[in-house]
Amino acid sequence: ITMENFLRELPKCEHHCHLEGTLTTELLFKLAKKNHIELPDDYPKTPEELNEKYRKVYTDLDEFLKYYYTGMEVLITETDFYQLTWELFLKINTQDVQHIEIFFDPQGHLSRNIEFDVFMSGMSRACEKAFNELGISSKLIMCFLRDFSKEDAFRAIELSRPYFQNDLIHGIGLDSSSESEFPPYLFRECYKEIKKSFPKVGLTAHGGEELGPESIIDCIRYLKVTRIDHGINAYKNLDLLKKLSKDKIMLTICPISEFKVQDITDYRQLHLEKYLQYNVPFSINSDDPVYFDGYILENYVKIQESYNWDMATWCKIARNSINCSWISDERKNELL
Ligand code: ES4
Ligand code: ZN
Repeated sequence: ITMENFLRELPKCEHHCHLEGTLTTELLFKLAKKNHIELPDDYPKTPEELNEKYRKVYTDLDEFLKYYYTGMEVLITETDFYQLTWELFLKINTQDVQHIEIFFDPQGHLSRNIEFDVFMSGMSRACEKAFNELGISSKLIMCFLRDFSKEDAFRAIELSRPYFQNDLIHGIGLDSSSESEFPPYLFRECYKEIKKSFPKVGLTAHGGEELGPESIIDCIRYLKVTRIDHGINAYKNLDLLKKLSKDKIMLTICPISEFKVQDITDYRQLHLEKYLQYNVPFSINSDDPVYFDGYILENYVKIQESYNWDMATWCKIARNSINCSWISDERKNELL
């Protein structure tokens, strides 16, 4: 058995995948046409040309986000969101993903006057079909946009309440834009409100992606997160590693994303062996698979090319990623 086949067949869980980052260039142009959305003048004219752009390294997070937000504009109807989500499930089904926790950005849609029920209904419909027909379980995680105000986040919270109540949203996250300009502290009341209203929700936040360990510590301190998205600078602080290990706070690392938007030029700079050594749970994820030109399996393969781990190590990573998923013990037992 080749290592690539082994990694493909390994039952995988994904915890860091932005739905809007899974919009294929084919679907983008198709929806732009259907919905009469005018793309910027200097924008690529064909899916192939746009794929070409996506294949390169971005100068920084903002350059990537510019493409991400332009792409998002073509998503208008319930069916658009359904199709986007369903195509993601079909794709990850070919990579033996058993469970996925999907981020989405309500404020990115509300700000374009798309109603909450339009995207929720389309996404949920695809999630249900995926479970019934493909056996893939999923959870939806609503993210706040760092570069929008706390008040705007609270508007999203009010609109989201019925969906938390009906178990259609399972967690909250924090994404977009610069960590230094918009630190976690700004969103502490949003997290507190959600946790108070819905005690079972999962809490996570993007942190320690561009900033150091202090930013991760602040996410834990102010937002009470039980997971950190990226968190790639955690290895620099041994006390933090011990805390992450003790409290089973998982890092959702996205190798190709770190390579394409952060300053990583070699996957060994992620220091993953440190996390294994200190028993810090981490999972390997795609982040924005279309924009970074790699789904979860391609991310696993990149890591294997650099770390050359044995099967036992990969099984341990797969087991951790099941155990740290926001799923019932019953579902965990099915996957373990
Ligand atoms: C994102 Cl790579 C990344 N960082 C921050 N926010 C995001 N939203 C989608 N992808
Ligand atoms: Zn992300």
